Amino acid sequence: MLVDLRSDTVTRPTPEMLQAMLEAPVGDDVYGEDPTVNLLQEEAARLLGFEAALFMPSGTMTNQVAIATHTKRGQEVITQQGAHIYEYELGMMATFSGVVPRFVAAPLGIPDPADIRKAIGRSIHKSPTGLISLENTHNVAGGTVVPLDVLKGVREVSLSEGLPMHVDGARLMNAAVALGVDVKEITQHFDSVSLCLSKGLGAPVGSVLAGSRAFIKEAHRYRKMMGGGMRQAGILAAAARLALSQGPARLAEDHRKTRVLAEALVAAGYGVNMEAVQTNIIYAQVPDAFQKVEELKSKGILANALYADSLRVVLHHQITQEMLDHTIANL
Ligand code: TLP
Repeated sequence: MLVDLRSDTVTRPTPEMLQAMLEAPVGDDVYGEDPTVNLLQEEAARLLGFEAALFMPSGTMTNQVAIATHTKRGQEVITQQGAHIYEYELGMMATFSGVVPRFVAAPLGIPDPADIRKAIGRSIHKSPTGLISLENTHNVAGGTVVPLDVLKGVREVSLSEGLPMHVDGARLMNAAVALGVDVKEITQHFDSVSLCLSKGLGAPVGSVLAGSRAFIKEAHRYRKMMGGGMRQAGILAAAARLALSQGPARLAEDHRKTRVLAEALVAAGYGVNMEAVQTNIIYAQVPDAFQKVEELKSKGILANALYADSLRVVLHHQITQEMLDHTIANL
């Protein structure tokens, strides 16, 4: 048995997705003529509560296109400590958009709106702020959720300072499920949303960027610049449509299994901050994560060592109860 807990990106397309891909009507999406991509974009915009949306190959591209669209060269992007837009997107905000990050402290991924206000560049000596970007759920904090009152507080800062707000919502539906709210309760606080369809939602490829019609029109230009014009992308959008419509309902079960596994890790002597176990990600402290990854691999369990002293495991819909039991028996 192979239990792949490295990420929720590792899921394979379901038979239903493969069938939909075979049958998808397609056209050239660079001309906006792919009917399946157009349907996906309309459905994503509606779900997220925006006028329009744009399909792209990855979350990295949706985030970086959003940053390029919102900012001007020389500006700063305020974001939480550890945010993916900087930590794992290879300096793209600097190389493509000419902007730099300004981190604010975010214990459990939660920033203090007052810190964001303080971080805004106002004096002639400072880079002006161009964007506030929040990650929700927050990956390196442990898949943690930013509470609605904090979002409201940050939005007040954004509106009073005239700054746009973006959410890296790679796992935004996990946040909505954990909070027990319609996702629009979260997205109402943002000007743009990046949502990954290829993480917990289960699509083989793809993310969407949502925003106003004018914002998406401009984002379209940056997507083309980055090489994101995918032509007959309806083949991918067909699977992504199923991920969007069926994926959210499965997330609560992923979260349940995550809690069960986290408790088993604690019982087996791993260091897990249970306060951070809120959705589908667990970080476990171990003396040597790289060695532990090899040890688990020999028992058919794949985990990630994102840091030398901590192991990351991520649950997804293709982890069965049997796989969970096998993992717990072999920790
Ligand atoms: N994260 C991946 C790795 O890059 C770490 C993972 O396995 O978790 N935002 C967030 C919060 C993410 O976690 C990721 C992917 C992305 C953006 C980028 O998405 P892709 O991989 O589609 O470019």
